[in-house]
Amino acid sequence: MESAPSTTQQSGGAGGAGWGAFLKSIASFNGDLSTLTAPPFILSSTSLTEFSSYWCEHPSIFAAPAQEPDAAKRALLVLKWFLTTLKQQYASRSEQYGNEKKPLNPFLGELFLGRWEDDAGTTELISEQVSHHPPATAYNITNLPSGVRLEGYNAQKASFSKTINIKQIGHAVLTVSAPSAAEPDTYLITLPSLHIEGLIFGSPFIELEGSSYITSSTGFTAKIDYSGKGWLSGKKNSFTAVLYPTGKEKDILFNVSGQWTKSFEIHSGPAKHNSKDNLVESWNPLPLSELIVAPLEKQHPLESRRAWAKVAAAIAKGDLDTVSTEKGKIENAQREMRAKEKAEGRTWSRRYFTAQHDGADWVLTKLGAAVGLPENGDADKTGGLWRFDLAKADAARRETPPSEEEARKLASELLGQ
Ligand code: HC3
Repeated sequence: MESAPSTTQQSGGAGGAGWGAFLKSIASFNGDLSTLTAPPFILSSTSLTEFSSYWCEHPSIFAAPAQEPDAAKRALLVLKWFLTTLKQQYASRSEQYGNEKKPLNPFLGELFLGRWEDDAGTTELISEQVSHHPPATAYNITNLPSGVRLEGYNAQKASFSKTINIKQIGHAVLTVSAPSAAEPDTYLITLPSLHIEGLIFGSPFIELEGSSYITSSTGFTAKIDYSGKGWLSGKKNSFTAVLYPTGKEKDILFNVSGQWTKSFEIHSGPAKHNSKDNLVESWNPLPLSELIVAPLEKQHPLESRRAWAKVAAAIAKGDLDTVSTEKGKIENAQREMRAKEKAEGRTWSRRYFTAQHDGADWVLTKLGAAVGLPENGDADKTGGLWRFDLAKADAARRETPPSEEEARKLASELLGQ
């Protein structure tokens, strides 16, 4: 459970006593990000369950592969969509250079639901905190007209060496039904590692590092290599990517390079031939599609913004005593609920997702080895191998929303409110 911010820490900007104490504390922390006691001015009122929406802030790019008859070009469109999500995922909270904050640590069963309505039609988002120890968030995003669907789950493993380094655990699976294809394509997507830069100056921001992959049931793999600004050369948020037939890394069909926060270029063939003659596309960020979220009073009591409303209001006012009290209420109620479940020999029933048994997931069994993912989906580090459960989602859709009285009862029992 997240520790409440210490009210003895002084707030202030970079270099303030609060920041110094924070730097000292992270040098010895145990790798569990939720136990980091961040200074008040670096607390965000957004919960990690909301971050799942970053996967689809351009629904038309998300849905585009479904229109492409050629399998290699479809794989390229999937790579392009993935690259366009990076800016939102890793830099949108830090648009003004260096103010990445510490998100709220979701409670078990926390939900974040929303939808986009735009040229691509309706696209639905379901995000649920499926595990608390270890913390893991699962999500499902479906573009209704095209049927393009993304599901996945993630957790983070942090370590400290010069700065905070984060390895993402989990993966995403994209399903695309193209008109020409006999069966839907499946794309298995791994998640990049990251580290925090600017910590020492009190202006934290994310840099991606290492490599991540997308491999498809149609026989193509994309490898994305991330790099940042070095001492002598390089630009921040840089990457190069190649798309090749799986197992034939040297037979490059397309290469992509640029900055994931700014622009990038797609060329056919290997990078050594890049010129305007083999330029396929120059990408520049597009305006985002707005995510529609129900007003607080219409939300389920476990929906993130409703559940954390009092904490968020207190963070906005800088009222740390209230932040601490309100967080404490949720944490205590959750602890009591877990104790009650244990005593009654039951576990919390996830509303939209179900954990799969080891070896039972055909996507990981078939495609995992190509991108270094184990068949069990790292279930031991994410509380399970989580898959979207259509039957549960249908049941949730059919359920009558709780009356005001029922909602109050749920909020009291589960959130101490
Ligand atoms: C590391 C992180 C929490 C995890 C965030 C993740 C990996 C969550 C899944 C999303 O799809 C992508 C994503 C983006 C940002 C990641 C966050 C950045 C900072 C936060 C730490 C817990 C906070 C560290 C404290 C401080 C002061 C350096 O910001």
